[in-house]
Formats: sequence, structure tokens, C-alpha cells
Amino acid sequence: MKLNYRGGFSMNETSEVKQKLRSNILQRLVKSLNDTESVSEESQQAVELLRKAASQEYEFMSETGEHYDQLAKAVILACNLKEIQDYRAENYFLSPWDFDLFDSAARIFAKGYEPSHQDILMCRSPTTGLHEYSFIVDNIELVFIDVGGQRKERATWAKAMENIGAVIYVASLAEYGQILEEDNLKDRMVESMELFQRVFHSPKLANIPTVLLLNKFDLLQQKLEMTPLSSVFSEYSGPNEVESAYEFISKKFIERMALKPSNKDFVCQRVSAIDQGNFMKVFAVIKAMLISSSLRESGLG
Ligand SMILES: Nc1nc2c(ncn2[C@@H]2O[C@H](COP(=O)(O)OP(=O)(O)OP(=O)(O)O)[C@@H](O)[C@H]2O)c(=O)[nH]1
Ligand SMILES: [Mg+2]
Repeated sequence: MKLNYRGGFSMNETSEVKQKLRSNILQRLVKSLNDTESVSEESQQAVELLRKAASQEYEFMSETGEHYDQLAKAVILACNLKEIQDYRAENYFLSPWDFDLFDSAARIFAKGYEPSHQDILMCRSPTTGLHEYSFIVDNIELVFIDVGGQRKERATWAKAMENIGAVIYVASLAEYGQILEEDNLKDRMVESMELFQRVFHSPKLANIPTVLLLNKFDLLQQKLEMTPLSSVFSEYSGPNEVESAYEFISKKFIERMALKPSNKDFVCQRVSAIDQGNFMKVFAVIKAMLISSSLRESGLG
């Protein structure tokens, strides 16, 4: 939305993203190293440096700081370690997204690096609190309220639900077979389906049109290759391919909605939030639904 309706990102936002991307790589690398049994003797020193840097990012991450060159070298070395490559190939936890990020480590840690638009879209930045963004789209002002999805963030949702025109619920298609950061017994997709049911049937949202965006469609193929859908949903007997998997997943979400009667407007769309063209097409569908819904409400539709 910012790229299309706000002329892109400010210098501050770009520089913040640069630090966040570097931090994303460092933190995920250290997590992978902690989960890996052992690394060869000659890599130990680099690994120790990474662990130290991960706990004292402020000191290590400044490009002009005394440790930066050493840190950048250690990151690149670690990303290319056989142990990490093997771990990445096998591990359930890592989303396919981590693959791209680790492969881009040399570029992202190069001095003078400036994030591209695509890099900015790739940056993981968990939302805390409520954030309002306003956009003018075809002369209509749309105000979006972004809330965090993690459990500790959900207490803020009640406030965000006041006086809204629609709910946009974003769920990932590529997170089945991965656990929550905050609960290592819970599958992310199952949690997301249960949560969708609660949001959809929340008394506060009765009659509020709802859009379900099944996101990360671009990652589904890769995800299926890594983790067959039937290994998580034993009832799935279809082929391990994108269209059939999408149909099954979307049906499971929609079944949750149908558990109780409701006659509010609803639309479900597959989407890839990092693909600008695709996202704008989906956005047009959402806009059409909202306009027809508000016309109906005012008696004009
Ligand atoms: N490949 C791909 N990556 C995506 C897509 N949508 C989001 N991502 C990436 O997924 C990561 C998670 O994005 P966030 O914005 O942190 O996720 P969020 O759902 O807002 O998370 P919370 O704020 O904690 O609720 C980021 O690195 C994004 O670049 C997508 O459609 N395709
Ligand atoms: Mg967020």
C-alpha cells in the first residue's frame, strides 16, 4: 500500500529496515546454530562472535563500529556452513522465507547496502500495539488499523474493533507444520483457523463485512515440497500440489465460518503480499465488496 499510494518509503523507514533485515538474519542464524548439534572446530570462533553479536546488537551492528567487518564475515561464513545448509533443508521450523534471507546475507551485510523495495517487503517486523495508516484510493480515504497477531498482542484487538467498516483477516498459507513462537505445541495454521472462527463470530463484529486473505500463496509450492500437507492434516488425501492444497486449506477456514449462521458479507482471496501487482488486484476486489456493502447499508444498493 505504501509503495502504491504513498510514493514509497522514507529515508528513515529504509534505514530502519536495513537494521531489521540484518537483525533478522543474525537472530535466525543464531537460532539455527543453537538447534544444530555441532559445527566444525574451525567455525567455532565465528559462531561465538555471532552469539555475542546477537545479544549485543547495538554494539556490533553499526557499520562504522569496530566489530562490523568481522561480524559480516562471520554471518556469511555461517550461512554457508554445511551444517546450516543441511539444517535448513530438513528443518520444519524455518519458513521458506528464511532461505531467501540467508542467501541474501552477503548482499545485505555489504557496507553501503540500501534495501530494495523487494527487500523492504521481505522484512519481518512483528507488530506491537495498534497502528493506523491512512491512504487515499480513488478519492476515498481508507484508514487501516494494523494489529499484531501474536497471542500477547490480541488484548489490543477489542479496541481496534470499535467503529470499523470491515475486517481484513490475513492468514498464511505456508505456515502449517510450524509451531507458534509463543507455544511450541501449537501448529500455526490450526491456531490461525481457530482464531479466524473467534474473530468472525465475535459479537462486536456482527454485520461487519469480513475479508479473509490467504497470504503467501507464492510460497505454497515450495512449502508443499518441504512439508506435504497430509503430514499435518491427516485427513487430506488429495495430491500434494498447489491448487488442490489451496482448495483444502481455504475450505477448512470457511468451514470455521459456517459453524454458526451469519449473513454478513464475506470474501476469501488468495494473495501474495510481497507481489505488488497481485496485491493491487486483490485490493480492487476488497474495495468493490466494501463499496457495495456500504451502499446496501445506506439503502442505495
Ligand atoms: N514470500 C512471501 N513473504 C511474505 C508474504 N507476506 C508476508 N511475507 C513475509 O513474512 C514475514 C512476516 O511479515 P510480518 O509483517 O512481520 O507479519 P505479520 O503477520 O504482520 O506478523 P505480526 O505483526 O507479528 O502479526 C515478512 O518477512 C514478510 O516479508 C507473502 O505473501 N509472500
Ligand atoms: Mg504485523
